[in-house]
Amino acid sequence: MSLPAAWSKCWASQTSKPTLWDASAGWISRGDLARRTKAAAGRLFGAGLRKGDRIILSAAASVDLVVAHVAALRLGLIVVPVNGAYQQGELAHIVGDAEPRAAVVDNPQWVRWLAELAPEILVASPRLDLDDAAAPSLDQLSSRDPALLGYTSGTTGVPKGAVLTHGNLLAGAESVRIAWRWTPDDRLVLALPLFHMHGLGVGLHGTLLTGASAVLLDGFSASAVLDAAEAHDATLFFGVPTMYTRLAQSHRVSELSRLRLCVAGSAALPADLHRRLGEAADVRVLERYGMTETIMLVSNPYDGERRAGTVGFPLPGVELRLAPDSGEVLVRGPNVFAGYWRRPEATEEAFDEDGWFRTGDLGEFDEEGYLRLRGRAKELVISGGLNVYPREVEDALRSHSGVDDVAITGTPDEEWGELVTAWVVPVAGNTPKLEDLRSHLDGVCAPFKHPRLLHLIDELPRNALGKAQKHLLG
Ligand code: MCA
Ligand code: AMP
Repeated sequence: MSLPAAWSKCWASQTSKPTLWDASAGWISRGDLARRTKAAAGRLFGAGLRKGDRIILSAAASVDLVVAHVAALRLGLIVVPVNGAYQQGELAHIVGDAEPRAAVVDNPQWVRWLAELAPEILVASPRLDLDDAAAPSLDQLSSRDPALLGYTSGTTGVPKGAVLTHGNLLAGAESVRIAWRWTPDDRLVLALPLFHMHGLGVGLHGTLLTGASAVLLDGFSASAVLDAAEAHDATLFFGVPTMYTRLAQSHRVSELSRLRLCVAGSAALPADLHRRLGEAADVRVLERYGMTETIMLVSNPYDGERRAGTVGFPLPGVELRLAPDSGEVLVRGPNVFAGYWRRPEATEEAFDEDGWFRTGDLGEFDEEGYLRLRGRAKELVISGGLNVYPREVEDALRSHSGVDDVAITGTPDEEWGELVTAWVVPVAGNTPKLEDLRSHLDGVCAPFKHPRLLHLIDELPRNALGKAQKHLLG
């Protein structure tokens, strides 16, 4: 089955049941969503978009954005969610690679960049202010049809589009629906961006599949989340660890206890923070583990101990094992993506000979079978739940006149999880300051990738092959 076919089954009953809220639209019902997405699909069709065409989606969370996303999927378009903080070069890479025919964006600067990069692309705001046209037949898709390109660097190299089929997305949403006892009566406070898998593939798709409801916030603050939970009688909250750190700092933290379930993921939730939330708010946060390529993989149990410092057990339908030599987490299942967009070699490298996907994460099981992630085989820094690929930042910094050599690592940090850290061998007589490096990256890399710490060193430790040995830094 396709995602929209599963959703529309649910929209056919209890059509007046509230489903989505945002600050400007208020509540819209299941019936409204069915009607509005049909009309929006008609407008996209009228503008010439056809099954298999790619459409970029990048905007603050809103009912309009959800309508555009669902309409695109109902029409068989392939949605390409993109982080709105990306700069022109980062956007150019995705435009060149995905070759989208349309883009739904809310950033005026992006409208200008897209006009320069690819003037043939149809650009619309999330309201889809396009001419009305009759909706063609919708939801005519199979589980194998591609639904989404999620850009991620995988274990190495440049950002690649992970092709997620309708079947993958459905399996991803279904596994957490079962595991977390998600019911139509649940209401999620959704303060995550809709351009990453956590907010989109888990928060939004899970809500729509279950026939539950969600309060969409266009950004995170502890008070906005707690206000929304109270005003709308919410039952669920999903967040990255940085959000939980900020909630734990709020004098209102005990209000989290009004929720039935708080889920954390995208980066490691510190065991100490898990305990503090238990003590201050009587909340047993449920930590889970996922990836863009696989949606959700492993989760602490709903019943039973939610063990701090672990991610729990494989979700329904997910097979998981550890590579005997390295301990790398290997997975299989209906949730695992179909391959990287137009990159057969990268796809081949990502799977072993028996079809297990290599996650690039290193794990171990504790005595009761809970999975603990103990590091990564891939080079990656995760700051505030967002991935930063060291190679990309290093390449951008090498063109600074004061940088002779550079390595990027992550320094553990209570609020952000890891801080992007630059280790620089300066050019004699031209030693750069942190601010110089950050402004050198302005317009080149999204601000969350800019280093927050700088260490000046005489030389980088390298192995015999010339590869920087980052574990020796710090
Ligand atoms: C914002 N800034 C950041 C980050 N976010 N810097 C480093 N890391 C970040 N993640 C910068 C801003 O550019 C700004 O820089 C400064 O921090 C202050 O912004 P602030 O207002 O404090 O930040 P915020 O807007 O409150 O954002 C923090 C946030 C946000 C709410 C934690 O980063 C966020 O929503 N993260 C979640 C991302 C996510 O959805 N990840 C899931 C990926 P300046 O001051 O220089 O202008 S999916 C995934 O990982 C898999 C599937 C999974 O398992 O879930
Ligand atoms: P992304 O490629 O953006 O989907 O990020 C996926 C990566 O986030 C995984 O491969 C892990 O390294 C990391 N990740 C996700 N959830 C967790 C978690 N609960 N604990 C530690 N790392 C996590």
